[in-house]
Amino acid sequence: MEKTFLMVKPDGVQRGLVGEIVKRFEQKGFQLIGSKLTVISREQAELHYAEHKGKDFFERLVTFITSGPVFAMVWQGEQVIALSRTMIGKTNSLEAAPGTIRGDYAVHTHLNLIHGSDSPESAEREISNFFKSDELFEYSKVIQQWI
Ligand code: RTP
Ligand code: MG
Repeated sequence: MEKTFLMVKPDGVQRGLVGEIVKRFEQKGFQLIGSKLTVISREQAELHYAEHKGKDFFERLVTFITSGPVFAMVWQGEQVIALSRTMIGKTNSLEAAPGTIRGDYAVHTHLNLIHGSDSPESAEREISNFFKSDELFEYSKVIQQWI
């Protein structure tokens, strides 16, 4: 089953949008298999955004992402990488459609609430940058047992 790395950025945590964001992925039908509130180190941030090293917005991006707690998550499901990117919305705030997370809640391109992996390779690299294997939980949903 495909896995992706999603992260509510410091602006999303500060604005109290963790619950709303988690709710959307749960209701879509994806399965949460790991999560943590954490403040990321500069080294971790530079590795996470390595593809953007050298770009004019890189420094601002690293400063922002390390500025406060983030809510890091691993979600599992069919086509979860592409579908979660669709649910997140476009990077450019002017193009993020209503109904998407960024389209509904974000105003600025640099304060855009949530990160999502853009490919299977990125997902694998990003998951291992944030989670140890014993922090991820594969489980079947046995709903009736808990109601
Ligand atoms: P993310 O990696 O954070 O999920 O965002 P993304 O895939 O939608 O966008 P990406 O191209 O990976 O860019 C990473 C973050 O850098 C900021 N950015 N600023 N032209 C700009 O000023 C610019 N381009 C990108 C955004 O905050 C974006 O989320
Ligand atoms: Mg990206």
